Amino acid sequence: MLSPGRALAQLVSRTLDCDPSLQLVHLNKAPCTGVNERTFLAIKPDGVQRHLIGEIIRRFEKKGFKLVGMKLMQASEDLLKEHYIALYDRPFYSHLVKYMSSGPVIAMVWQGLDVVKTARAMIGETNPADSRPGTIRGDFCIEVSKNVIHGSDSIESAQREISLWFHADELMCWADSTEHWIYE
Ligand code: DAT
Ligand code: MG
Repeated sequence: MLSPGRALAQLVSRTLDCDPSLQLVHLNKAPCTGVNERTFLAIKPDGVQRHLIGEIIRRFEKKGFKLVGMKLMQASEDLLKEHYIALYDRPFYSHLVKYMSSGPVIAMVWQGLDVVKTARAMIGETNPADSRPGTIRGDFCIEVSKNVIHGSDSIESAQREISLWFHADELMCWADSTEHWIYE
């Protein structure tokens, strides 16, 4: 039997957890932070072709993060131009957009404490040659232009990218029964 305080805490936590609408929560309109922080990850066309989907998902799942959105899709050039808009003046921009739209990708939203920063650490550096063994790019790829996975680089980028790739109703709300073994 839960104490009233604990029951209320669980209810609040579920309410916060279960608002998929662009990172806003019902109660106080605060951004999703703490255990409700979200990031956007995408397994790129080379990662899909090289059968790395299971391996990559396994790492985030085993870490303890919660998968709240996922789809296999072929992204349009328009979507990718927008996604990579900050790089539009870089010489590799059009090649990047073409490569990313060349085949299916796995678009995902993962949730958890410090998930943006931790996912970037798990992914490794932009150039696989600079990525340590044990990271995804350190273990599974060689060239910067085929680096198998995307991860948002900040909470603000994550919010922008999640709203670009997902409709609010594509993000799932679910109670993870292991959560009390992962968080205090
Ligand atoms: P990251 O994906 O680590 O956030 P980024 O945002 O700087 O890196 O660049 C986006 C992607 O663009 C990157 O994953 C691979 C490609 N890219 C970056 N620098 C490149 C380069 N010098 N030559 C070719 N592709 C590059
Ligand atoms: Mg980036």
